[in-house]
Amino acid sequence: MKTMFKYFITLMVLSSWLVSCGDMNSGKSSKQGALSGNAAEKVYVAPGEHDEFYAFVSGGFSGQLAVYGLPSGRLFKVIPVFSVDAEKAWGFNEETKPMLNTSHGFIPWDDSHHPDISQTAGELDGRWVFINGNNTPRIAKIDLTTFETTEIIEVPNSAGNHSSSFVTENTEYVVAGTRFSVPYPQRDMPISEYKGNFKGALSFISVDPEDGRMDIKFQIMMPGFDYDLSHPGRGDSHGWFFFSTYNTEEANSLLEVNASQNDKDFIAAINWKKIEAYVNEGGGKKVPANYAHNVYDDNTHTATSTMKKEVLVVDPTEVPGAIYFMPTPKSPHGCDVDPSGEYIVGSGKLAAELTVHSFSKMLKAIENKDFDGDAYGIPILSYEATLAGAVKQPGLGPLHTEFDGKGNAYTTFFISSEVVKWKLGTWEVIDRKPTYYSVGHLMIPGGNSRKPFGKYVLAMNKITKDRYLPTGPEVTQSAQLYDISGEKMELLLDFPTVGEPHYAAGIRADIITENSKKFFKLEDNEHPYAVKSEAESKVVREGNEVHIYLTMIRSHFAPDNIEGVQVGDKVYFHVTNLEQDYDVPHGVAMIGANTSELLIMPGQTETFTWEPKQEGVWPFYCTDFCSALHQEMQGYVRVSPK
Ligand code: CUK
Ligand code: CUA
Repeated sequence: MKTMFKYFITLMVLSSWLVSCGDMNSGKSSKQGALSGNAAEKVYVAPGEHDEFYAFVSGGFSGQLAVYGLPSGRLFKVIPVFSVDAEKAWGFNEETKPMLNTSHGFIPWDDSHHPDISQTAGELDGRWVFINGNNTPRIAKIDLTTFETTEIIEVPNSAGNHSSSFVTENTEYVVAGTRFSVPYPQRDMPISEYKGNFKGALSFISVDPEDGRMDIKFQIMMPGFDYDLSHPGRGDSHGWFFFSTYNTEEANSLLEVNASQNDKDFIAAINWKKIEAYVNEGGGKKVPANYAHNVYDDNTHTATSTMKKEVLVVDPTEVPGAIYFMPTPKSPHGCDVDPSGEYIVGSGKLAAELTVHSFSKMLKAIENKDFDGDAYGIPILSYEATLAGAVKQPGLGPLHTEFDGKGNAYTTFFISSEVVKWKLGTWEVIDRKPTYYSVGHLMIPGGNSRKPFGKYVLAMNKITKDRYLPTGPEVTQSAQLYDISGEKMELLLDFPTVGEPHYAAGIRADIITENSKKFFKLEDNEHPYAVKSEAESKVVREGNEVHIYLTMIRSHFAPDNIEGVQVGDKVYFHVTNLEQDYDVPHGVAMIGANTSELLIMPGQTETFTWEPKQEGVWPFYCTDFCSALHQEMQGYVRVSPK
């Protein structure tokens, strides 16, 4: 087996070299090769017209979520999630700072990978999009009426929160799976004693159907593998969740000799309904755990952070019949379930073929006890018994698969740098198109649901090389749009992305636009420092603190001349935008304030602090061009000696 492995490693190195050098040098010809004749027409959205789809593209190491229109590829907004954003005051104003609180303190950054849109009855409902923070494990929820991050929950006992954040078909749960196994409980111990002492937590986070509030319902404390990606069952397999694993050797160092010895790793099949029932009857054990739960309230326009103290943990061997391992060839990455819920695609990165498992065969194998031993008391199903079929020699380095809802699957191949279309059931390859270059994820709007909108596929590439104008050593990462409405895929468009586009979630635009919020009602503003009219604006001293209740409306501040502030005071600007109209934010910035500007939506209140160090008269002004008199929207603060 080792020789075989070395062969693949050589192949990988060789072909990644070919991809990076060959395609780059071939220049123009590669660009034209796959391009459809009427591509321009197909992606052209005329000025004033709207795109048909939203694409929510993760920012990877930017920690954010970018919103694009498809098919145009136009960037509409970058929603700040895990990273501070001075443009929107996210993590800078007093209201949103608690959103980035964790058990490790205020963490202004993360690595976001997998957005997934909420579902009802297996179809996208457009209420929320969830996304994982990998580094300091967290799951965030973005409200799609406001396009704001409204909740972030930290995931304890977890590290490298990678197989996240996928939702079940009624959004009963958003699931988070640990990439790294860690000591359980976390403690000072020799790393060489990994095996048996490190555990992998798979967290089932319930989502309240009314207000969407998240709560860790239970964590399953799995053997010390690495849990890479996951997907829920749907249709007949609703109630199950599938996780790809690697390092089933439980090596404490993943140098190839250690972690890729096994011919097969596992897809862990979890009957979460069974575990949920067990937990509802009082099963599991509450263990101490510190994790932050941060909620942003749209009425107070303020976030609160609560530190949780315990979590419910389930030992998988306590619930017989709830968890099985399906062997799947070498180092699977993606673990994708088709719209019917019958097929589970395991993408063995080092395997020669693409393995597809059958859910109904899996159930039969369980019934017949067709086992091939067990791992830590969890039955291992026989490989052949769950096999639906395999796509033979489809490409090199398969990563992820999506579905068009018409019986076809599309898989990305990182090493051979292509998207391959193949047929479910016959496993034959129908078409293949190159990507530029080295594609990771791909996304078909609705591709994670029972009803994909099988019109486009978006490929998200790791390497761009010559595709755009050079911008120094760093080149933008890239997405590519293909038309998949016909038998053959057609490349339509390249567009640059913000950060690393790990994955995306797409949805038909009208599902979201009908509930889109235009402004916040001033009368509903329950911010403790809100004022509802200019007449209520005021300056209040409390010891060394000065609270300025400032209002803004086209095109002035009230009050705009502020006196009585002293050097050494802590000045709070509580700023309310009194406008009640669509698309009229105002901004405010103060000279020397150690924060960002505030960008305040109509009906909203935000706060920044200022600690003047020098006496004098200091100006503040509006930062968002709001009217013809925007430039006149300004004021002064007089600072006197102590
Ligand atoms: S991972 Cu990036 S290519 Cu983090 Cu979803 Cu597969
Ligand atoms: Cu208000 Cu510019």
